[in-house]
Amino acid sequence: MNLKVLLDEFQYEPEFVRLLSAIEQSGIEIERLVERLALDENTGQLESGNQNTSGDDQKILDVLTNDIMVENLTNSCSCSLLLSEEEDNATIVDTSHSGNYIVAFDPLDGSSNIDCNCGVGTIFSITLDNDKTESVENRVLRNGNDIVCAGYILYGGSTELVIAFKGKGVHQFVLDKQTNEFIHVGALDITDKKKKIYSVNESNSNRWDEDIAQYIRQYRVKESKYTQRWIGSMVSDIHRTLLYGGMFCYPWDERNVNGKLRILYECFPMAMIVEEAGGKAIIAKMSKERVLDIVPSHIHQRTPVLLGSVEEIEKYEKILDNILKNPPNGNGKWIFDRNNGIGS
Ligand code: FDP
Repeated sequence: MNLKVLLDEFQYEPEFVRLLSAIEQSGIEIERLVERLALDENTGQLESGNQNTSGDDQKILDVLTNDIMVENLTNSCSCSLLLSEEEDNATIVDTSHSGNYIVAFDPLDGSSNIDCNCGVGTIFSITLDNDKTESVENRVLRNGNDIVCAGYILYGGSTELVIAFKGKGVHQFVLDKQTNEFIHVGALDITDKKKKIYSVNESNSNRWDEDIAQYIRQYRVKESKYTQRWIGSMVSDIHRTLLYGGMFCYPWDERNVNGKLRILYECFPMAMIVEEAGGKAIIAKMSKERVLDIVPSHIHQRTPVLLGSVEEIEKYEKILDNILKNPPNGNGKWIFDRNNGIGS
């Protein structure tokens, strides 16, 4: 069964089907670019040395993949607003091509891994734009609970599309390069995945506060059966977490007080997918707050994030409860400013 057949089975309306076809088509085009990267000499940074709004160095491929997404989504005539990690502001789709959905996307996440041929991906989320009389700001700065569909395309050993449909589960497709179709290979449910894996960039550990430090320390005790995996490409790390179980964490630290990952392009879509697959996604900055409950104050805002199997997230929550009952006694350990909420 291909994506179109599944969408028909779910009885989605034509506009939504067109939107997902545009994402599917973008995945096929981006896959070609990634595959031919070195042959087409598209590796490396932009000559201009540009940075995007989030402060990341823009690569040639970041720009090319962004253009592909914008063009296909616009031509689908199903979107009113496009939010891209690579663009400073929201793009308002011209009325001649305008539709009813807001799409937020990161066209090529993990791109610092691209030149060495590690798995990278496109991430997206889709929300209904239900009141166009509102300001653009009010329409895009909403919590993540209204997302109707989120997903990612992983360009790895094979190209896979994973989509969470609100209330209808998470579905995994593999690109058949002979027919150019994404073929459904099953539903993903994290609750039956039991591999003992923790995934975090431990090079930041000296800058963590007590909650994350204690949480990660328990995975490293002598008797621990856990192993650590960190590809450093969110799509690959989340894909493994969904398929094998375990947890993924990009916490805040002294240097990156809001973590690294962006709410709209990375954290909301992945949180929605993980929750729909039966897992949990929380901020974990001395907090059990759901990622999807955040109301961003600007479109490129970041947040710390901890997500994965329920039992792994509950281990953090238990440690947090203990810390809040018995805070460290102030001998230089406690670097967290509780009053500093989720910032820029
Ligand atoms: P990248 O910088 O390569 O785009 O989005 C940012 C991201 O990758 C994520 O895909 C990845 O999980 C994270 O950064 C890796 O960050 P570190 O290099 O700090 O480990």
